[in-house]
Amino acid sequence: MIYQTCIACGEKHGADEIVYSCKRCGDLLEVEYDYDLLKAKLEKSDWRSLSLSVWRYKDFMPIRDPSKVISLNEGGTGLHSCNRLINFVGVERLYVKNEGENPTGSFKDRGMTVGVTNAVELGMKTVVCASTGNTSASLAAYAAKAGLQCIVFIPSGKIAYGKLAQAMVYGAKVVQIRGNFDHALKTVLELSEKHREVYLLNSINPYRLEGQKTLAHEICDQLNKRSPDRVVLPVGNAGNISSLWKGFTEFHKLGMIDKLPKMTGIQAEGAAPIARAIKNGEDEILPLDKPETIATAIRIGVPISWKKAMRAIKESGGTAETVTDEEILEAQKMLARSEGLFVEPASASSIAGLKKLFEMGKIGKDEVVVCVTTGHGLKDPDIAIKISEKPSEVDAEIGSVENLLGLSRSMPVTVVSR
Ligand code: AN7
Repeated sequence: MIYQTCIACGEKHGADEIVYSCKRCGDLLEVEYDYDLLKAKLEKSDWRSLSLSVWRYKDFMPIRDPSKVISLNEGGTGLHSCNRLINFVGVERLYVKNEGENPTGSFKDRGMTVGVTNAVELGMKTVVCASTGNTSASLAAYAAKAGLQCIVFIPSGKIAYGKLAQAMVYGAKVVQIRGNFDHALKTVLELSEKHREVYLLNSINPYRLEGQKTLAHEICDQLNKRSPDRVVLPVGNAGNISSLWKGFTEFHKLGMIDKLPKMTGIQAEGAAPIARAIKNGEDEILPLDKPETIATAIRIGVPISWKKAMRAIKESGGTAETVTDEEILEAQKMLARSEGLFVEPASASSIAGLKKLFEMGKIGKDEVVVCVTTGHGLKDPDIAIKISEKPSEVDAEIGSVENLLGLSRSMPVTVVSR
């Protein structure tokens, strides 16, 4: 049996119920399995022979009919060994799990393949979300593939251009809400509570997080069935850190790995309710009215999954830290120039946070660290251009080019003799 279980009071809701929070106490839900049953299923399964992707882990998913799966070939992203970037961050063994390699360029695709498949299985016709950009791009694509109507709510004028272009071209109805992401989410929560025919696919929907937990499964499989010592990732609405922790703990429970990583969440200084609570030793977050950061993906003042995220950080013995916009941009540039990986600013916060925590002495030099870079750099080209050297313009004439490049005009011509 599969349930949607409340993380606070344990109330169980049926797998087919359209419910986004506990009907008894209002808290967050998570998908719960019968793990003995799952273990038995895995013993008979061919999953280990399938190639790396979200659906390699089909047995770990709450999906009823595999023929209904809506997929764009998500997951199977690179785990890049970063032998040059280590000089910048300090640790000796660093990997970057690059989620920009997903079909719409972010980790959200892992969740949407499962979330939209569930929408299809439930017979829903319309899917909605609020978004700082990537969620809307991803949902719009999967809705298009499934033939569903899609409505996305974004904060007015505050999302990166690449993401807006994606949502629009995939044919979603794009609604700009006057205000920030938190206002957009509040509106869409109300809408989906009132109109049950509209299916909500923000990360409060536990089905989406089931897809995202495969990020953890893939990391372990790419490290030869081992967990890293630490995973560092950006935190916005806090769904992803929660789902990674679920992925690692489930893999551990099922005997796939023999230890668990320390979950380390990074937030931008101007949008850091969770990192502040962790650093101040508090049990609850202080919601933020006016979150601000250049990393618009994580410009969120009231992370909806904060409880799950704080539980993940505390249970794993991890930590959280804040980084400034300057530190984020420096890390973005360093990652691109030393490893050839172009990620969006929110993603680079994981690298910036790792560097900072290492310098503070909170991360050991010998730890095996995986940084998750969550979205592709082309999502936000304006920022990339702003932080890089401008192109030079010259006439189509060799002398001008030599001048520009500082090459001597009288360079000897080398004659190759036989
Ligand atoms: C690149 O698209 O919230 O902590 O609406 O796009 O799971 O929210 C995006 C979040 C990190 C934070 N990196 O993940 C949205 C949205 C990138 C992101 C996050 C986001 P969560």
